[in-house]
Formats: sequence, C-alpha cells, structure tokens
Amino acid sequence: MKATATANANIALTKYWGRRDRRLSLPFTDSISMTLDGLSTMTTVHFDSKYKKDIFILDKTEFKKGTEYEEVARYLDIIRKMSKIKLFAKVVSENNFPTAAGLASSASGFAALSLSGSSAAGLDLDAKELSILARTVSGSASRSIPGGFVEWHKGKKDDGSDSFSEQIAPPDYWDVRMVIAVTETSKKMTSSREGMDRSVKTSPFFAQWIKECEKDAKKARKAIKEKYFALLGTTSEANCIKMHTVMMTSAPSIFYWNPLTLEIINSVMAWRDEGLECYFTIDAGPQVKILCQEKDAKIIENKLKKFRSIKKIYACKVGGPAKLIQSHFF
Ligand code: 2P0
Repeated sequence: MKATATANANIALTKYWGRRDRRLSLPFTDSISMTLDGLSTMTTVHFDSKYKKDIFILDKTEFKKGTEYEEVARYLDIIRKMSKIKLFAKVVSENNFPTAAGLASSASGFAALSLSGSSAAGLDLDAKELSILARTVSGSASRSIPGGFVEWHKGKKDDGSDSFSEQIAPPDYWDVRMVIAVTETSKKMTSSREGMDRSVKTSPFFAQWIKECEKDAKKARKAIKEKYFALLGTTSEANCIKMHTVMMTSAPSIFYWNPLTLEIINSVMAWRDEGLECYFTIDAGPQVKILCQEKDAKIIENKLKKFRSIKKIYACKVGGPAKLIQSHFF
C-alpha cells in the first residue's frame, strides 16, 4: 500500500486570512490563487504492518514529535478513518524550495500528502474530495489540488462539505508569470495559523477585511475570465496590502516584512510608473512575489538580480494539478 504524488505550491491573488472553524480550516472568505509550476513537493506514503508508529521524514530530517509530526499523524488518522485501515505509515516528503518561509510549502506539502496518502490507503477520491481532505489540515493546500487558476469556495456549512477548491482556468489558458524574490530563508516567526487566529480576535479591521475580500474575489474572477491583466494585478496587490494591514493591526502586531521586502515593494511601484506592468503580492513571510506577463518576466528577473541581498529568484509559469507518479522515495 504505497503511493507517491507531487503537488505544486500556489500563491493567493486574493487571500485567505482568518478561520471560522479552526479544526476544519474553514475560511471566512473565498480566495483565488495561481498554481506555481516547478515549486513542488513530492511525497511517498506507505501503509504497512511493519511500522509500529507513524514515521515522518521531511527534507531528509525525521520528525519524531512536535507540530509537524502531530499534523501528519492527525492527517493519517483522517485517512485511516476514511479507508477503515488500522496500519501505521511511513511518509517521506521533499520540497524543492525552502520550507515554511512564506513560499506556500504547507500548501504543496499537504496537497501531495492528500493524494499520496489517500491513494496508498486505497481511496479513489475526486478533485473536490481531495481538496476537502487537504483543506482539513492546511487551508491553502486545498488550492494546490486542481492546478491552473483556482478558487477556494469558503462554503457555508459547518461540516466543511461545501468548502473546496476548483479550477477557474487551466495552466495553459493564460501565460502570466510569478517572479519570486526570496529575501530570507529562515523559518517564519509567527505561523499562519497563529497569526490569522490572532487577527480574527484582535484586528479592528477584520470585519472590513471580509467585506473587501468579497469584492476583490469578484474582480479577480472577472479579470481571469476576461484575461484583463491590469485588473488582476491591481486587485491582487490591493488585497495583499489589506491583508498585511490586518496583520499589522493585530495585537500583538504581526510584521512579516523585512527591509528588503519593502525595498522591492518600492521598486515594483517605481517600475510600474516607468511602464513595466507588474504587481507585488506577499504572504505570511518576507518573500515578494511579482505578477507579470510572459513578455516582462525576464526583464523583472534581471532587475531583481541587481539586488545583491536577494537570496534566490524563481520565475514560475502557471502550474498543473497534484498528480500521482510512479517513482517512490523508498
Ligand atoms: C493564502 N496564507 O491565502 C494565505 C495568505 C498566508 C497568507 O493560506 O499554517 O498554508 O498550514 O494552516 O493554510 C497560509 O496558510 O497555513 C495561507 P497553515 P496555510 O495563501
């Protein structure tokens, strides 16, 4: 009972920040994302009677306890319950980009685990069921299942059965690019979960944030449908700034940016004034993701290369869905 899957990271163009149900990761808002080609997680899951407990190895390090181990074990429990198997599992997972530094590794990680784990357990889930399963442990992971441009519907039901992600448009529909500037590779100070729960409780702007997200998701949907790049870019950048305002106005305050983050923000605005059409977005970390059209991606990459302190640059096309593969880690 072994299966291996890969899944790409995704970056929200209109964000998820706040859970109405913490156990099931049910969001207050719809969110819309672009899947990133090439930033991916590969995961092998093997259920077998030879394992006396669950084993979890991420990026060649074994986690024997702690949050990461507990999340994976909880996740395997959900799969065991669904498939009615009682076996422990060995999980080996690798990201081809920095883990937990605001590059959506938990999204690709839990999406890859959903597909490999459910498949290893003999379950044959469709994309909707897989995205619900992924969401249960890491909200944004639900958006890494379908590929292309994706919408995660917030849903209304308490059991989460209507809170899932689906594709708005496939990867080859529109050649937009995300150029990512990694400004810091260390693990973030405040996890997304902790941060968003704090924002729900303490930011005076949280209620308005929910209203803004509804308007922004509507604009982003329209922009993708009409391939209206300026609308997608302006909506996405504005939504990101609103989210960070909510983060910063939480108590205690959460600042995910560093000086280089701000320097790149200012540069993107200046480049735009000079006629280079690009827009930034930033998640729960200091990395800056720049949305642009295919024709401008190389120009932006070259401009970023001039910042000596940027640790790494990725230029991503729109990526595909989570998929099963035939080679395994062990
Ligand atoms: C998003 N983020 O929409 C938002 C924007 C971060 C900022 O979803 O800790 O990866 O695994 O529950 O679901 C990050 O949250 O966090 C996130 P965990 P998750 O992409």
